[in-house]
Amino acid sequence: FRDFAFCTDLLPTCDKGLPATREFLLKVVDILLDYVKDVNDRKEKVLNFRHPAEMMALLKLELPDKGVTLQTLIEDCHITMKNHVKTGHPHFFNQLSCGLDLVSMAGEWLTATANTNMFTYEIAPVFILMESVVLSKMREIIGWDGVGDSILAPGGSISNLYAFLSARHRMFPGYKEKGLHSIKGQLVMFTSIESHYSVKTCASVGGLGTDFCVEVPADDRGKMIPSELERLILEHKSKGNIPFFVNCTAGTTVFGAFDPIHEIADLCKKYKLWLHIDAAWGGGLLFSRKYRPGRLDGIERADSVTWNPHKLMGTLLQCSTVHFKDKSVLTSCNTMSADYLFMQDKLYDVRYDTGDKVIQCGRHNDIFKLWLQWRAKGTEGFEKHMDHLMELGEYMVKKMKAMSEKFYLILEPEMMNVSFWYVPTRLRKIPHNAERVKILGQITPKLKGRMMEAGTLMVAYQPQGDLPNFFRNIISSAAVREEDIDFLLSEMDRLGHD
Ligand code: ABU
Repeated sequence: FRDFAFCTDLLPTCDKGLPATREFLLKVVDILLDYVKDVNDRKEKVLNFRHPAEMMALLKLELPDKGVTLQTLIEDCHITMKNHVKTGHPHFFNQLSCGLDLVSMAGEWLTATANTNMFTYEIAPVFILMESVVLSKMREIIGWDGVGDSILAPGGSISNLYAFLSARHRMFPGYKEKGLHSIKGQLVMFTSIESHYSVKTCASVGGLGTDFCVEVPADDRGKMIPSELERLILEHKSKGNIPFFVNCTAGTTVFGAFDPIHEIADLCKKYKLWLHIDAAWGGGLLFSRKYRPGRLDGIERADSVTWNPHKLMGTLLQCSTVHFKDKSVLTSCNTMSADYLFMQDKLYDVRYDTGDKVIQCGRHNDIFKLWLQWRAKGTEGFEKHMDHLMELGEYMVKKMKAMSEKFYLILEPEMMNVSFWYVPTRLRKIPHNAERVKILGQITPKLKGRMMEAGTLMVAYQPQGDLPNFFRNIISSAAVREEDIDFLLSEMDRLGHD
């Protein structure tokens, strides 16, 4: 297009805008394709780290009074993609959601163009049916043949909140209309100390107060201790409080630990408590005949399950699901029957107007990218994908054990979360005691800083419980190969050996 063209030269403002529109969008697509190429190029950096003031100056983020030219917009797009962290790069090991699945990405491009809201079948017929098919398949994989209900939610935290709200609704259906007065006593919920912080958020948002989200101790592998759960349930019952909800984590955020589902389910049955399983991270392993046993056995006993395809399955962000064994509880809990949107006298089966069972109104289309990806890989493809990621985790653990003077493995992981300290040369000959652990904890953020300045690698770190800062490496990107694990170990050693 002409150098001085503006957005007013594009469709729909300009009737003759098709050629300029095509040219503008093809230039955007060129930027996207260059990005995809760079993300998959191991010689490219993961990031070009800049401090906020420097980044602000580089990006020219100010909003003008008069619109800029299309050419300037193309430059803006280019500089944006150049300066953000390449989360799809094989050396990005920082988050639970890593990678760039190209089929899922194609779905997201098309989703953006379709630009539809997911509240009714009336305006999103194809996508609503896709949701129905995919969510039903996921419930089947959980083990609830043909029963239940599900919804896509904006992230695992909101998925957990849906479970909490549904549990309270089942026990106190009057809460919806009468609020707090319908509950004569203090509700209490239970979750392991290692669980995701969003479980505590449910207590805060839901009116219990975080003091009544009781943290159950975990063992040294990060798994909830069922006898402690029972002790705490009884303690609260003896005080006259009302236990109603237990969150059991399948794949904790830091250690990737699995709480013992059967033992927790037995307690939920004994004390008539709602069992929610937060499998936001570990849910992908449901596909694996090799890794599901011993980790997710008993998941079918849950009342609700959170499972995020945007984590292990590599679906583009965001794609989070929550599933219910009872097919009516979600609707019963959340329906407001808004007359202007969810009329009951439409020409089609209004049970497909899924927007009336959620607490949002506008809902992004998160299904097309998952459906398309599932069509491409097949269920067997996801199984192979999960097994491959787990094998890479095992490879990393094996390599670290062989280099144990440089890498101190904190525990044998149940998933592909590898938790460790890097040990610089000067600490290698001293005994591993509290003093050395303290120094390793101080070194960890410094080494992370060096990684970010070098731009070659990203691995997350955090403290956890009594442990000071340590690295948590995640392998959830389909781009990662054994050579990338080898690179990670040698690059950390290069950056941190002193
Ligand atoms: N919602 C948990 C994500 C945390 C992480 O990626 O590390």
